[in-house]
Amino acid sequence: MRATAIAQPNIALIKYWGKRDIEKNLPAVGSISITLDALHTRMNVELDAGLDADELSVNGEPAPAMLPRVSACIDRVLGANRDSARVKSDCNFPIAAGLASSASSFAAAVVAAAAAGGREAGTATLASLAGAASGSAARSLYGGFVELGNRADDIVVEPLASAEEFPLKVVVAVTTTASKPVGSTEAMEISRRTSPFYANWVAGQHDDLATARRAIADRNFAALASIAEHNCLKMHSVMWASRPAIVYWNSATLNCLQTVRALQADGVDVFFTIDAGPQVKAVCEPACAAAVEGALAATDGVATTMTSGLGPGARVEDSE
Ligand code: 2P0
Repeated sequence: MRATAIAQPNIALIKYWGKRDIEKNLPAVGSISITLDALHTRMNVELDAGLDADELSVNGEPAPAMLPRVSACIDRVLGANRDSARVKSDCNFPIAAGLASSASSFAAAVVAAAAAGGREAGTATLASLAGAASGSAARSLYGGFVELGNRADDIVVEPLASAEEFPLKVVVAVTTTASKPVGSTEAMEISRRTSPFYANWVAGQHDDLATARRAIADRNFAALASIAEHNCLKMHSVMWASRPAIVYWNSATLNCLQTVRALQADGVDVFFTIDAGPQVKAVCEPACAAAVEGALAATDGVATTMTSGLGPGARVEDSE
């Protein structure tokens, strides 16, 4: 009745921004991501009939604010009549700072809960359950390049290429570890309701997904770079035009973009992407990773950098 799972965060190259069904947490657009290997959330779920209510600790500290979402997630996996759970989560990177901690956390939660409760479920089912908790979490059930489709009345996720088939590196430039001013769930709703660019964003996603899918199938770095940067800036344009405006960037974010542009001008195979936070993720060919990390580490306002390869999907580490 106890299991530990590990999951890696993923970074979207074609972004998820907006929901078409809030109740079921269905995204308004499909997305394509890469799962990382250097960052992780490790989650231990212990079901205990003697416990009055669920308990959650994150990095050794009680985490009451996040508990309701984790409890609801475990309910979806095991049913609401389950025993209470003692949940311990450890994350080796900043939480709620635009580094996709909710993706790795809920991916680890569904895998650990299913293993602890003895529920046999395939990866597709677990991905759908993780996506109901947090849209991006569905993608962390798989490794490498992953597409979250927007086809049926459900969350459908499929791997496009493995980490070995297209082995890119990601340099994360952390500009601040402060929590984001507005969570992405709320921010997406503000965008849907108020951004004059929102409908256009949704309408254009089909073509961006097709372009990225083709670039990944062809292992075409330049084509992937071009569509990923375009899709990222388009998503942030939707946010900036929302009312109130949603601006996750800080001055160091823009400095990092200039660093990436300078590297590109020098012929380095690198592109940027930015999520719901001020960190910049620079995706590059492995041979360029040291140069990219050096340049970003020397950029004004960058606190730390981390380099990661692409990694595997969420999995059970041990259960008893
Ligand atoms: C993504 N983001 O595709 C996009 C890009 C942030 C910017 O998915 O409301 O935490 O829990 O389903 O998954 C962040 O949103 O949102 C996200 P919910 P989630 O990675």
